Amino acid sequence: MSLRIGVIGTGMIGQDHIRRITHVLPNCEVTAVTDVDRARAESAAAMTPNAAVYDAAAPLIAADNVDAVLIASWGPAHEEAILPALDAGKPIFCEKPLATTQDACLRIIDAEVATGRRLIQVGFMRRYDAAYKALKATVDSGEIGAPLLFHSVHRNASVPKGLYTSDMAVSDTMVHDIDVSRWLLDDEVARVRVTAAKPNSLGEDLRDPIFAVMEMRGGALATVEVSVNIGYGYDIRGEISAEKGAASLGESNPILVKTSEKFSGRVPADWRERFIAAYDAEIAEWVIAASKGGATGPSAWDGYAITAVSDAALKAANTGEAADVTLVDRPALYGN
Ligand code: NAI
Ligand code: NAD
Ligand code: ISE
Repeated sequence: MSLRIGVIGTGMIGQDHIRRITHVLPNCEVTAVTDVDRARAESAAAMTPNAAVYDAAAPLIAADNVDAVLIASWGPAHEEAILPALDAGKPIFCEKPLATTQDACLRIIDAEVATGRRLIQVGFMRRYDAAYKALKATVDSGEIGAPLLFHSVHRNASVPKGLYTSDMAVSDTMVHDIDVSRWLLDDEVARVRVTAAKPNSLGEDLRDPIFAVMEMRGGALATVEVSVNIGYGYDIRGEISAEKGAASLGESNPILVKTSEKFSGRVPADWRERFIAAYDAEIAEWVIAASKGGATGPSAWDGYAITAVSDAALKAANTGEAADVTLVDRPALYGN
């Protein structure tokens, strides 16, 4: 049986997910699409053989030939699509962030808990990347001892001028580093500080780069560099420093070329190239879980906790002071 998927939001990543559902992954197909920009939805529908174009999310979610919903609209529109999909009992893949405010995340959690089962997977795809998985397995094995520090570097070659704001360096970009910090250190963030470096002139008036320090509840630290106009490519790095050793992500280029007394390798152009296999794996796992009527991977709880840290980080960036992170009690649906 093929999982029939309705896609809400057919921009850059929505189209990339339509491509992988249509041409890469088994047992799934796109049967419906919608976008506030109708022309974009129509061109996305043309990428796949059987997709109808809808004017809005509600009728797409209600459609009989839509078994599950993939949300790739911009962050502020995620909640208005998730709530009716939960109401309809349809499994959901939602791109990060789950929602852009903590209140919206809590409304989503309440609605999912009311269904009595997990229906939402959030698109924090780094957990499906081979290098991050190996780093996590090394930490969990105990081989390097208790982790004390995690250093994360998140560099984008460039971001769209006029559309990407200083706050997005936290709410759209650093959210991935918050996710992997919580996941690798198996802990929640207690407090965060954010400092801006001398601005990169290529970013015009953006606050870029920024440097964040997160204190975990158990006392470990996570540091994050976010640079969004680094120019040379898309560069993602991570290193755990632990009591008995250290472990870091390897370089992602498959070959090293040596010539004329120099060596060189490829730096990925953007997130699509660097994480292509991770996106394939996260959607493949979602298709399997959604076909059974459920969800796996990063949960609505993760989405809420990450938005809570991102809110505190924005406060810290704007005041220059450390900001505390307070979470509600975790519902039993999301484990301990
Ligand atoms: P985009 O701007 O290219 O696409 C967003 C699309 O959503 C646009 O076509 C827009 O017209 C549509 N849209 C906005 N509001 C809508 C609504 N209410 N109903 C239907 N369509 C709506 O943005 P992009 O880069 O594709 O990002 C989309 C989402 O994916 C964001 O949440 C973003 O954070 C996430 N994303 C995740 C990535 C990852 O690495 N996991 C990478 C890039 C984006
Ligand atoms: P985008 O702007 O290219 O696409 C967003 C699309 O959503 C646009 O086509 C827009 O018209 C549409 N849209 C907006 N509001 C809508 C609504 N209410 N209903 C239907 N469609 C709506 O953005 P993008 O880069 O594709 O990002 C989309 C989402 O994916 C964001 O949440 C972003 O954070 C996430 N994202 C994640 C990654 C990742 O690495 N996981 C990478 C890129 C984007
Ligand atoms: C984008 O939305 C993503 O999620 C990418 O993974 C990230 O690197 C980029 O900075 C975001 O804008």
